[in-house]
Amino acid sequence: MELVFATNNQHKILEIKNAIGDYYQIISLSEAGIEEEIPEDFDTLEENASQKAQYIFDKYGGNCIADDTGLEVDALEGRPGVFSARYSKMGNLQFPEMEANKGNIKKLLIELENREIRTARFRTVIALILNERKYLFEGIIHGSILYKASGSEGFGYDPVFQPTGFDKSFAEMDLNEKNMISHRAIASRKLVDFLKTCNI
Ligand code: ITT
Repeated sequence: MELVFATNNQHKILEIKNAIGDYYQIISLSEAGIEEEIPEDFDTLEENASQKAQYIFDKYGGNCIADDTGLEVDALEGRPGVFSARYSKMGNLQFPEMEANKGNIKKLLIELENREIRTARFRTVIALILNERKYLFEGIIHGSILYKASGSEGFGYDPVFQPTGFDKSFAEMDLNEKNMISHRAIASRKLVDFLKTCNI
């Protein structure tokens, strides 16, 4: 079965293809000939993932998935959470001139300066639209925020996130290693299990 993945993030496409590409054919937006920003206007991951999948379904039809992800940091009462992508462009401390990922990491490290409690989690919600019905799958991984960025694999906050039980950041892991344990891989496995129970 083909699933259009409603994202403009090439790293997510690689991770999802690596996680479930053996079972289902993942079509990126560019492969589907779609080139536009997908709105994400809500303040929960669930609503944003749903909105992204619904937007592509309404315009183009077909079964599709979308993922919304947030980094939830305990010392920041769960921030940046659903605002993880826009974090460095919001609030009192902003880095509008910096590339978003770099600005986000810089702001996070400043906000956690002198903080000993650095626990955090990545949470992903994947929305699936299958035969016009919507389903949600959640994946969570716990870890902590490092004192400085380390590694060049992955994307986003990966250089400062160290999963619990490991001595390296996500950005020091290759795609296969990250995909053994990541939030996105956990949600993806739930998606595959669900589709299998539907005999798809
Ligand atoms: P789409 O909305 O097009 O899917 P996006 O990059 O905007 O792509 P999100 O809104 O889900 O994706 O991402 C929120 C932020 O969290 C953004 O800054 C990402 O770089 C970051 N992020 C998402 N997944 C991540 C992961 O697995 N590792 C590190 N950072 C991640």
